[in-house]
Amino acid sequence: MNLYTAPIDYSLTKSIEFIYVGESRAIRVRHPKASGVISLHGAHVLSYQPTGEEDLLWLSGNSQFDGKAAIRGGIPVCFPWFAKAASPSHGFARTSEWQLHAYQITQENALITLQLKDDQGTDATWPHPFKARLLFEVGEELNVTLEVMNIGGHPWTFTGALHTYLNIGDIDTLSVTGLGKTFIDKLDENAPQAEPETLSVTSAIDRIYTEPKEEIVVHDPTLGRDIIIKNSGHNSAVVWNPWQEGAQSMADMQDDGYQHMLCVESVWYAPTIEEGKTVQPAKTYQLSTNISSRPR
Ligand code: TA6
Repeated sequence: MNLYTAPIDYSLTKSIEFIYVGESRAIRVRHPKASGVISLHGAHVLSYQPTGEEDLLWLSGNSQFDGKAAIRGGIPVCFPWFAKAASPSHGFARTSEWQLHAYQITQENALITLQLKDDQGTDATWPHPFKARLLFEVGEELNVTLEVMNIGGHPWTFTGALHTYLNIGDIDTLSVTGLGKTFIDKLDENAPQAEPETLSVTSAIDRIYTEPKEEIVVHDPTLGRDIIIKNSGHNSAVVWNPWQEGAQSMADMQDDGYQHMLCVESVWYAPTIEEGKTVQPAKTYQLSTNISSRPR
């Protein structure tokens, strides 16, 4: 699916337009420094392409884009919980319909803000009044911020993630630095582990790195670039690749999809939602990721 040749449904400005991606509306931004696309389904970033470069995000060609299922690839927004702390997996934000709240374009970047508010549907799974905003800033770097606000009278807790799928040349040639040494291994009964600081991925991986450095770097000699990830508001960085067997078992991922993606996620992790981050009434909390690239 080519997001940049999809016909315009409605133009907001000369460089910000609505398009359809499958059954869902999305907003496409074209800025001299970079282009990007965000779907209203899930406030899901689908693409971020610095001008003259390949996309920094991987998006599965087998995603359903039916306006109901979660999208595979891009940046899923996991809220109000991460992983399988409750059902559905990774929370309801990524399968909810978000609204356009604001947009702005300057010489430096374009900023799109989407919003989601609690309603009867969200109350049924997570009975807390909230407002969430997703800030999508497209310029020389990509900035994505999930801002959650407690608009009720009682504190609540949440876990969550910006579950970034990076677009990489070849998983076999790639290495990652800046993750720190300590991690919880989800493929080994959540056992705490420690390992040397440079990671090469040679089999399925699902790790919660508990002491990531300020800057995580994905070194990609095949595409001749490094991808730099700077997270904030997080307490861990999750690295995930399902490998061949995992990809084959997922209908929304091509069998060889695992070779060209690596998830490096900005996460507020806790084993249960109750042990997650507390947000007091009238307070907000921000979880962010900043993604950029440089030639190698
Ligand atoms: O962030 C890693 C993870 O939680 C993995 O355990 C893996 O299941 C992945 O996310 C994808 O989850 P999904 O619900 O999108 O299939």
